[in-house]
Amino acid sequence: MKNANLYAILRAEFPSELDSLAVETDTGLRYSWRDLDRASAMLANLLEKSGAPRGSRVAVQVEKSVEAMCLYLATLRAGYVFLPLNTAYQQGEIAYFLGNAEPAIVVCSGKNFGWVSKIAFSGTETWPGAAAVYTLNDDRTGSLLDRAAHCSDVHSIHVNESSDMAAILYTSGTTGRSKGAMLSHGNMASNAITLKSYWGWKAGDVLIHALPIFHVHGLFVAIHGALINGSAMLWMGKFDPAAAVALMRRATVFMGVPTLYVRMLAEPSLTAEAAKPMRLFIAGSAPLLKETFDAWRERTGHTILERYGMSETVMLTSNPYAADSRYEGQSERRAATVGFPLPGVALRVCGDDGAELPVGHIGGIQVKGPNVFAGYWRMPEKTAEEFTADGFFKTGDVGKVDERGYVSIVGRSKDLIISGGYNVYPAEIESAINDLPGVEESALIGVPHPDFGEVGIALVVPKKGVALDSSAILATLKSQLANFKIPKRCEIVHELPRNTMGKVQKAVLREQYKGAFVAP
Ligand code: MLC
Ligand code: AMP
Repeated sequence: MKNANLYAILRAEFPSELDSLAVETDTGLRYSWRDLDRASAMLANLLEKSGAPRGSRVAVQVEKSVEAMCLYLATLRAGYVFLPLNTAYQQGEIAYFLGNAEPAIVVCSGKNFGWVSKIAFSGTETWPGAAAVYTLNDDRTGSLLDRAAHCSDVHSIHVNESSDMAAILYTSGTTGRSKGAMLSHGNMASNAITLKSYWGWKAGDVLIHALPIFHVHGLFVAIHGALINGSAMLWMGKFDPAAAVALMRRATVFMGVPTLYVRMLAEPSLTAEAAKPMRLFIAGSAPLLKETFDAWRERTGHTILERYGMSETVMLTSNPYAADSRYEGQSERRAATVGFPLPGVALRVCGDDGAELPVGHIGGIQVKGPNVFAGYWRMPEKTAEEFTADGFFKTGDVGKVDERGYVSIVGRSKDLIISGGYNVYPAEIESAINDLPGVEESALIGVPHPDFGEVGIALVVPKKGVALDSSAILATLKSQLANFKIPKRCEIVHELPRNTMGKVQKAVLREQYKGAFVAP
């Protein structure tokens, strides 16, 4: 039987010349394919020494580094489940994720070891706590590497079935706490294989890796894409637009959220000449504005390829790289569309009654395919709610398919703000604000922003007779929540507009504040 372990599938595509360049960092470090294989083997041996059973979770909140990527690969190869956590998450958020996922091993930055280890070792009523907490810093220090240095660099990849869980990605919900989307080796391998051919990856491709590695885009789409093509990566620890433009002379593929494109467009060094060696620019995670798409084409001569995906499904649709035989005569990358369903993905648009809508009609996007996750970690009811009887996943995105087959996303049925490619769930922020003394109620709305695409504005109603201070509210939120979730503005208002059913009319508020950061 063929091993369905994702690492085995990626490893099979490493170049035969194992000493050639696999990753070069912006700090001047160079890693060969052999280095990645050896480091992931040593780390896998260390993880296995814990004696944790296969399927145990390895929770990781560390700064971006090649070693952190090797830890991901090690987790795969040892048959454990990788749980990446945004570095911006604060103590309360981390306590929830660890308590819910019950990891056997936790890896954090050295500077956070004090509070992370306290949470990880304390455990909960159902969880005895982690067996080990290691540190890993972006300067190649920390107890994880110290300990792994004593482990063998020979490791045989665990044999997995395609349905075995490989990662849990937490995604928030419109109501309630975050849910862990369980992705299998098969979900991710099928997507990586499909994208390799759909995006025309070829020998000699070099990827500029500019995104964080704790979400689908940077961790899966970008890393799997390069590894499964045996392509080298030029690795940016933190995105810097001028440095990204300078790297284009040595690269062929770039992936980014729209904010990265907006920031690079502000660089005078971005010219057609600078972008000439590049083959493909890919955007996703948030809507790419037509003006960004047009400006990029005008300035560089390249047409950005926009695609659509999510934590629960990895990639779902893509504009064509080249002609797609399924869509005769349609090989154009179109602004404000996310292209066609990827080969193997079934996508339909349905009305509120669940019936499929005809071409051109707007409704809820539902999907099915080998890339779609099995369900939410230990939340069978939530999982059942999000799938239809015939096995389609309800994405919560609202869109349409036109007569040529192009999918467009026109809105979301989930109350969600996407800011610079990060998801902010208003229910979570409102609940934190409502818990503050003197607050009667609040609403968080998303408004257009020139850099982040969309940002949150909080409208807060004080309790009768209380004088609230908006900067004090923001300061308190900052101490509790990840920084990208903090509203960019907070207004104290007398009341919130409501409809006859008593529901807050967020559309009215969005209209009122739409010019807060951009000229209306
Ligand atoms: C940073 N800040 C943000 C923010 N990022 N505010 C709103 N939205 C964001 N995305 C704030 C910080 O809180 C801080 O505020 C200030 O901006 C500067 O912080 P920073 O860390 O220096 O920011 P910067 O490095 O400039 O980060 C911006 C960014 C980053 C665009 C590079 O947000 C980023 O890497 N985004 C990519 C997210 C991503 O990978 N998404 C993929 C999800 S996967 P203050 O007040 O403290 O100074 C997915 C599925 C799919 O969606 O389809 O791909
Ligand atoms: P996440 O849960 O962080 O993976 O975010 C997934 C969500 O990002 C999707 O459900 C969409 O709402 C949004 N998204 C991803 N790609 C795009 C895109 N190209 N255009 C618009 N929205 C997108």
